[in-house]
Amino acid sequence: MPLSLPRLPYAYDALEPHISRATLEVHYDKHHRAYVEKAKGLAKEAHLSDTALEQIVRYTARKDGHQALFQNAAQAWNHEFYWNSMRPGGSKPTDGLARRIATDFGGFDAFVEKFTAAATGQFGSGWAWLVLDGDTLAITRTSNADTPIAHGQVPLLTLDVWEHAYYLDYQNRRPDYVKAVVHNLLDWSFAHRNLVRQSAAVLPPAADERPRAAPGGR
Ligand code: MN3
Repeated sequence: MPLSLPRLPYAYDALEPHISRATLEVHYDKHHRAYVEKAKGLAKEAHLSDTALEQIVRYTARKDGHQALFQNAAQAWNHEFYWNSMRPGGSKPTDGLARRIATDFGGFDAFVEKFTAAATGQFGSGWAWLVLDGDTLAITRTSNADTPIAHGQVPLLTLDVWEHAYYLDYQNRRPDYVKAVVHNLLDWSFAHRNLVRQSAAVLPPAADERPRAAPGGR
């Protein structure tokens, strides 16, 4: 399947007042599009045009000499995942996911506190993530283009904390952007679908076989 810019899953103004139409227009139509276009060109040079985006990310993450393709492909993947991590009006975790959040974080409020701290505290450009790491929910953050799918983790939700994600609306006030998204826009049904898909695909690995997060980036 050739690389292409996926449709934005809602209208440009659908996330207002938390994220403006102006931000989504630039973020999706300029930034995300540019990552896809660059990844497409580099994939062609690397004879990977027919490889699925996720496979390109996993492959180039551990292969020398493909740093630019990894960065652009990972950003293309991360941005599609980010759009799907939000929905107009947001939602709350239910059922199995709500129980896992209670078990692994000590409750939804504790999750919000930890996730907000991770997103706010990421130094420079990057991403905050809710992931399934082995069989435990965890909060991680990645720098620049880096992504949990390069580290054997299963992403459930993400938040883009590059300045281009919030500067038009919040200038330097990243904590206000993080709070607005976490409280008003996160799509927990998307997180739930990611968790269910993973649980159906694999049995939980034995404790000593769990994939480990790479310490501090790739
Ligand atoms: Mn971005």
